[in-house]
Amino acid sequence: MELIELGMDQWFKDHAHELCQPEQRIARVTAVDRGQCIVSNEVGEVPAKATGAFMSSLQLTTDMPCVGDWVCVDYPSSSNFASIHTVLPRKSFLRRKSAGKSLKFQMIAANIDVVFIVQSCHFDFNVSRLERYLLMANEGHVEPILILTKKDLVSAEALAHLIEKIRGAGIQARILAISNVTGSGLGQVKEVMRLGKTYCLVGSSGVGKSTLINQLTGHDIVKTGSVSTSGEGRHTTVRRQLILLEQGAMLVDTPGMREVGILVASEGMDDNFDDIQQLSSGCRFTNCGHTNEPGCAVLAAIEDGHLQSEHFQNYTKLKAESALNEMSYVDKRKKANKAHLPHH
Ligand SMILES: Nc1nc2c(ncn2[C@@H]2O[C@H](COP(=O)(O)OP(=O)(O)OP(=O)(O)O)[C@@H](O)[C@H]2O)c(=O)[nH]1
Ligand SMILES: [Mg+2]
Ligand SMILES: [Zn+2]
Repeated sequence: MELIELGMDQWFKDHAHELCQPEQRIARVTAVDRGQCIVSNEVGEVPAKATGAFMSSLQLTTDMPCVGDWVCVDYPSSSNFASIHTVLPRKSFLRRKSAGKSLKFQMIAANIDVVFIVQSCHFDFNVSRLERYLLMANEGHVEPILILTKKDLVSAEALAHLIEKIRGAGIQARILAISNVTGSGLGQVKEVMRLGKTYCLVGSSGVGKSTLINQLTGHDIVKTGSVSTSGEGRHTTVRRQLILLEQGAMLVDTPGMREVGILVASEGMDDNFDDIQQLSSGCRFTNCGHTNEPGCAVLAAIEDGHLQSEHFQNYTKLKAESALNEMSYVDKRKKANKAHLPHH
């Protein structure tokens, strides 16, 4: 594969020029599975591993190579195995918080142009989860497009109602409704995908991410799985991989996320809820909690119908969640400081 076909552009070229040694080549990470990578470039698509020196130079696990990364490689023995020496800076990224109270993140993919946030019209649909994914996209500087799958399982009215709910929550992202069974809407998905751009599918297990990839490629490239009677998937996809489509776009398949409770840190919140931020500047008290304070502009807006109360509830939930995350961070710091205090 030529680098340009893999999405290389001047920005990455400049960084590669600066960071890769003359004897090294640039490659793109196309798959990661427990520390083992696959990289692709004009030499070919080969297994690769980061060098010990690079790994020990890292401060954060999120700096380890992930799908979509551009890396500097060499071929220590023959051209069928590569060593990764450096990860180039990321233009954009998708990451989620690891489970538990720590402030650790887990990379999903890097250098993504558009994230397809996938929900099924049947069982899986949930607006506040959509909002979490939108925050994740916003935080990583990735443009979001919503894909509603399995429209064959619901009536046209039910689908219209779902879309109304999304718009009612103030979400403006593009929405594509598709069926992998009838093929309806697949043309629109193909249409948004551009040559040399990289797309990533995220969403719960069983919503049809891998089936969509197989539909777009026309082959059974990735494994798909059946869904239990509760509508939940069984985590058929286990690794993240970047797939090249015929029309020259790239698509990353990811395993479904079970725990989407904590997708993002607080800094991503502002843009998605700037309507509420703006309203709150009209509250009588600057530290208004928008619960029952007199002169609260947010409550007034809900009252007179200018603000969807569901949207506000999502905001409150996420606020509480990120406060909790920050608190656990502060708690941790306190603990660490205490450990260093002399005993009296
Ligand atoms: N009726 C209907 N079924 C679909 C559609 N898309 C996918 N399915 C079915 O849903 C099940 C799960 O699809 P997958 O593509 O494996 O789901 P996934 O999102 O990749 O799931 P994970 O890999 O576990 O994250 C399969 O049995 C598919 O045949 C659709 O548009 N309509
Ligand atoms: Mg899958
Ligand atoms: Zn208020």
